[in-house]
Amino acid sequence: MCGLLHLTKDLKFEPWILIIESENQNMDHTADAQRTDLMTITRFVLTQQSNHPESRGDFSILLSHIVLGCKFVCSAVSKAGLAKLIGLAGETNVQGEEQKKLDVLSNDVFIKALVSSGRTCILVSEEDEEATFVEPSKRGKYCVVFDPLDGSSNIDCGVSIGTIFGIYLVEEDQEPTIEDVLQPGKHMLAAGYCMYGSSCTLVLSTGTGVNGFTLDPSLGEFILTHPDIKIPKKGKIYSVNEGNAKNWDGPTTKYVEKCKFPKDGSSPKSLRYIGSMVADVHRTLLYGGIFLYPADKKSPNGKLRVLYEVFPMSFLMEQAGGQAFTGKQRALDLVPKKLHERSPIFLGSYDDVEEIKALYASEEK
Ligand code: AHM
Ligand code: MG
Repeated sequence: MCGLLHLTKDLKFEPWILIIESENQNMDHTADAQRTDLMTITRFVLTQQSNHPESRGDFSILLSHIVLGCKFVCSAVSKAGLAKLIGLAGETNVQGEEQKKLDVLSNDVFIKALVSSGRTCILVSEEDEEATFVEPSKRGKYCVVFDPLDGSSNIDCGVSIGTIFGIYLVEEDQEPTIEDVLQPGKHMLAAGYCMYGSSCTLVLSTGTGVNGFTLDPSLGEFILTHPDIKIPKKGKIYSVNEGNAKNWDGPTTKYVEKCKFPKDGSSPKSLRYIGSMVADVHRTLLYGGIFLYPADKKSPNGKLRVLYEVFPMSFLMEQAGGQAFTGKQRALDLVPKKLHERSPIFLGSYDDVEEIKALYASEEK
């Protein structure tokens, strides 16, 4: 069984899909089954592009190559156990962590897909210490920063993992330099992630809201299933690795204490932590709440990488009506000095992030 079930009918783009199976076999499928006008991700982007007649379609081409990379990695992840891809590749990445074979494969797939698009000039991957400068004959105007397979420590137990990406535009006719990617996140043109879980879901923002697409394996197409995602203004879930609590700073400690023992008569929040950023952020985006990877005494800059983890997820959160904060500033205002720089991050529902901002602000007084 596969397929996409239960789409709501008030969707902006009417992304009707063929109903393959339903929980209620007695349901009358005729009406819905007739609606087969599929809003694929390609069609969606081309529709957006048609609002910009001057556009040459470069972004659509770039995105189609990212989508290809996601489909390839999705297929590899789902076959990992069978193909015996799981295991150490015998290499370490730039952070000194052991790379799994799937990390190596995914990195390779994305680098090749992005270079062959002919639309990129600089690529920054979590797996590569240095940026890749695309040779002039294949060069285009986009820089792509990405984590090809985030959450790889979860591969062996089948937990959802994902690819995260952000896209910058460079000045045309200028030799690309590393400064083109050491840009604040607010300069990103687009960002997204693809989650390889019980379904394969690609969430994308091109700066005008957030949309989610689910891969229909029988069609091999990502179909618009979550149009115009808006994060609830306040949530009931907090998500953090509490094992680090003894090393947290005052505001983080106070915040998590408030989540568990609220003094304003509200109910305590639930804790959900997968330890896989794409999955934790995806749940936060859909259900609301807050995801925290704070600084601690051992890791004063937190764990997550600015360019290809913090920025894309912060971009999506803001586009969905939420906020992203580093403990000092709006995350998207940060100007990275190094490719693999890290930053603490608090992101999610607007009101929840507002609370942690207030705690950091009162500490400064
Ligand atoms: P990775 O890029 O090496 O996979 O690490 C990033 C992952 C994130 O997906 C997740 O949010 C975080 O590490 C979990 O870290 P921890 O195990 O310290 O809670
Ligand atoms: Mg990562």
